[in-house]
Amino acid sequence: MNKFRFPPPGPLIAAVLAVLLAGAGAGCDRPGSSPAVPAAAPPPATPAVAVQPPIPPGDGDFFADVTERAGVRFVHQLCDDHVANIIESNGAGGAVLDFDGDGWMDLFLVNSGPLEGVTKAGKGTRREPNRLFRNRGDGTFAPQATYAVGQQPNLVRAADLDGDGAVDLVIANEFGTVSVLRNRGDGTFAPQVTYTIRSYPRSMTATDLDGDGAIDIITANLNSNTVSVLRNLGNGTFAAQAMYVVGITMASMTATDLDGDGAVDLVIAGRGAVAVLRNLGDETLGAQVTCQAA
Ligand SMILES: [Ca+2]
Ligand SMILES: [Ca+2]
Ligand SMILES: [Ca+2]
Ligand SMILES: [Ca+2]
Repeated sequence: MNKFRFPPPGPLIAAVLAVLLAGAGAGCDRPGSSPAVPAAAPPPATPAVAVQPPIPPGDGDFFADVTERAGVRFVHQLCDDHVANIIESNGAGGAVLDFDGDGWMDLFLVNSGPLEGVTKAGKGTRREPNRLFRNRGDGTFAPQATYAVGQQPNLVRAADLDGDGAVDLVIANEFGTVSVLRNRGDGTFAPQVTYTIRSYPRSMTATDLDGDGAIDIITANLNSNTVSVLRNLGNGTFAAQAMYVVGITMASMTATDLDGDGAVDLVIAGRGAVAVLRNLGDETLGAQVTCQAA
């Protein structure tokens, strides 16, 4: 059974996620102000960002923020000065997985970061890495290696893509690629293998769409209003995308068998409408059925 335990409650540190976003954004606006994190070494002992002001716990709070105390020191750089940039207002992706098979759930976090000519980060701003954290089993996390993925990653899923029993990672990147990191089974991941999808993926699911027992990858892409299907060839490598046009502006997607035929269908929620793509059971999806919101 997978376990995910935190240390006993202590002084509340902060609402770290919100502060990371705000603090990291400030760092991007001031080139060189982001804390240095060695490429393959643990981050510095001092907090990556200061909490201003600290958020005190309330009487009715269910949760205490132990991110800092648990050793999860990670910076997601907000590199624009407005929230209209969806990836940076939503945050980047992350996954909870047991990458080393010790029964304790670990973390993998990606950073969209500065991108010259795209975001407003100052020229030369250091890009903070995507990082794996290993759960020590006592509620604290040890930083592991960093891993390169595509430009502006924003979605992460964990699944055993090659069927070797070790959980792999798949990352959707804003500019039309998916990065697959194969778990070597020794506590490390192989360098990324990338596949082309349509740009601006807004949602991603990893499920066996064609029923061959191998996990496939599906993304729902904004702007083009398309779904990209990457069919697993059975060994953790993928065929070129099959693309389906969905006539709604998409926001999120899930996969489930809606008609009970044993084949997983897709449900996509968008602006004022929900679209259903029925799995025809022959490695293709049928025409969408769209339900307009009242
Ligand atoms: Ca683990
Ligand atoms: Ca695997
Ligand atoms: Ca499959
Ligand atoms: Ca079905």
